[in-house]
Amino acid sequence: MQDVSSTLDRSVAGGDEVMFDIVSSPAPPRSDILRLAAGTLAAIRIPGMLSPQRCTEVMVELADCEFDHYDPAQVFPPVAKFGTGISDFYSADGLRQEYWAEAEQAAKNWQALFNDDDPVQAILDQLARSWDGPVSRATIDGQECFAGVVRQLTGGSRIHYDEIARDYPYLFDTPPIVQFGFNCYLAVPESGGELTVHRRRWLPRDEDHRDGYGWAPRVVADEPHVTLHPEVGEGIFFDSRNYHRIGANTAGRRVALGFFMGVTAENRLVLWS
Ligand SMILES: O=C(O)CCC(=O)C(=O)O
Ligand SMILES: [Fe+2]
Repeated sequence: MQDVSSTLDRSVAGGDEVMFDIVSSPAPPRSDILRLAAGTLAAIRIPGMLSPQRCTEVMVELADCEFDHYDPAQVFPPVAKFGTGISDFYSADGLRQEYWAEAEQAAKNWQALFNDDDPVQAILDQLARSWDGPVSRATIDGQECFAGVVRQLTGGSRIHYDEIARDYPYLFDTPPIVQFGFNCYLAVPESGGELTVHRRRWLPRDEDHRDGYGWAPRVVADEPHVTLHPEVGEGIFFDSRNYHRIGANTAGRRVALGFFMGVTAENRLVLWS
């Protein structure tokens, strides 16, 4: 049944047969999250999650924060980041123990930046109201992971996907069966910086077309896709297991605050970065 609280845009990805639409809602209902999980939605847009004024304030505060970079050997074009992510601590023997000290420090830095007005907590609270089940940060042996990263992309990104269940099966206490990427945009460029999501997940044969940390465009050629031009203060959820890429900025800064969210078989939503 069509959810009346969402606005459906059928013009983008081919309409009814493709079922890869974008919905927009200030508070996405459970039904939209389920459709995104089922693969019959491409993205959920949440306009005005943060006011333009709040985005400007956070940008001013971020100007005094120390950003670091992903290893340019792994992620190129370079990406500046504030916050921490599990993928930085992968090793052949499992998650490196240093993750926990880093996560604790990241939580302190995050608290110092946002005080009582933490946008990750705000979306967690909002989801808890619409999702009929528990919403929490992901845990490993009962210990809470950190969820939050602010990233500045300038040169865009390669075509890639993010799927922790493939990189790191059984890491979390409640493993996600679906993975979403979430970003709330604090600054958007005047041009460029669009997010394109392809209706295509990884296939083993794609390994012949790896291009550094990404994949060659031919893996998604001929597949339906949507292209989103994020607005300031807008939140966007998409299935990060679908191949996606970000266009290079031609003018202006592109800064987004994000995390991943998993849907688990226990009806729990879990967040991490
Ligand atoms: O910044 C974006 O729009 C998406 C970034 C991305 O690749 C992700 O969140 O997985
Ligand atoms: Fe991604």
